[in-house]
Amino acid sequence: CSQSSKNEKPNFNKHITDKLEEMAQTYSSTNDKWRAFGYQKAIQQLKKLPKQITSWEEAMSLPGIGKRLADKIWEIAESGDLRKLNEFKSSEEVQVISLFTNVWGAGPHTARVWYQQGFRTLEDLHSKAKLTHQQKVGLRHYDDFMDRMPREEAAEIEKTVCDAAESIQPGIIAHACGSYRRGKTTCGDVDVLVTHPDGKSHKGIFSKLLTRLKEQGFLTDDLVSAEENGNQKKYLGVCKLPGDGQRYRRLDIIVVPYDEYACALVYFTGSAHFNRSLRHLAKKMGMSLSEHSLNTGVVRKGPEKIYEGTPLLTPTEESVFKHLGVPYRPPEERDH
Ligand code: DCP
Ligand code: MG
Ligand code: MN
Repeated sequence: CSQSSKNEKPNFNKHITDKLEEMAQTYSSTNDKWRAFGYQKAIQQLKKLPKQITSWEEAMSLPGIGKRLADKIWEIAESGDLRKLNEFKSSEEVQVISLFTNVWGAGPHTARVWYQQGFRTLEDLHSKAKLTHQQKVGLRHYDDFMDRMPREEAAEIEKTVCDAAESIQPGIIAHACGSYRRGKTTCGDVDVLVTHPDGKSHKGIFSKLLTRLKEQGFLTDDLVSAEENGNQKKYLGVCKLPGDGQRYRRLDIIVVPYDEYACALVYFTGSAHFNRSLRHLAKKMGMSLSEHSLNTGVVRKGPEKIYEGTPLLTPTEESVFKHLGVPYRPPEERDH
């Protein structure tokens, strides 16, 4: 898919806005929305300028830019560097909040609250923080979840789920999507998509499959035991292959009706970036693409959909690409 070309105006101060962008992103990562917003506003002002900044006074004269931001802008203009950025990124606050944000089930908000409560280590969280069930699981498997598994292991996990599904309901289709289907050598988790070609047998499979996998001792923890999304059901949890020295791995199982299979397959194969470009493309054509369907004749008023349109027939992934008027892309070529 082509990337959106947002009327690319030349940015004469890119060397400055790049550094400020890093500051904004670092503040966002610590959930300091107010400061992140201040930097974003300054970046927008600089991008609008038809020339390079040549003095501190000039930076000061821009709307929304006060002395402290002007100092930083001028420091970058003169030295090409911003000392505060490097200091800030390696600060305890940023490091600790990043550590905490990587606990499954905790976002930047929670991570910041924990930091403000005085917690600095995972041990602090374990002994002192009030944790949700998900965060307890996330903390217990912190190192395992941070580790990406080799694709060979993802294949074994896929096979375990497929075998169980097949034993419950013959003819079932179950495939690992996500990074595995895109051919990556390592996977952050395994995303198994399940359906049945008879169009109805998928309905009973979800809870039976989970029960079976739990009986086997394969599923060890639930994170989200059943998320309903229209006619689709999603499970997020943790699994471990039998045998010594196996690590705990994240597993997602998504069960979908057969008429949504192709769109679900496109969605769960990703990448997330690729999905955004496809949706953007659909929008430009008056269509809308989701994990459920590709609709045509969509009516939008600004960003809002005022008519959902009608679903197109999408029996295969190829048909989805065809309706969108783009050549088919094999999963290995869907990273961007
Ligand atoms: N997805 C998406 N938008 C998101 C999250 C997910 O479109 N915000 C889709 C595309 C992803 C797929 O779901 O490829 C699976 O999500 P994962 O988070 O498991 O991502 P990947 O499998 O691509 O990568 P990883 O190896 O990190 O799991
Ligand atoms: Mg994945
Ligand atoms: Mn996933």
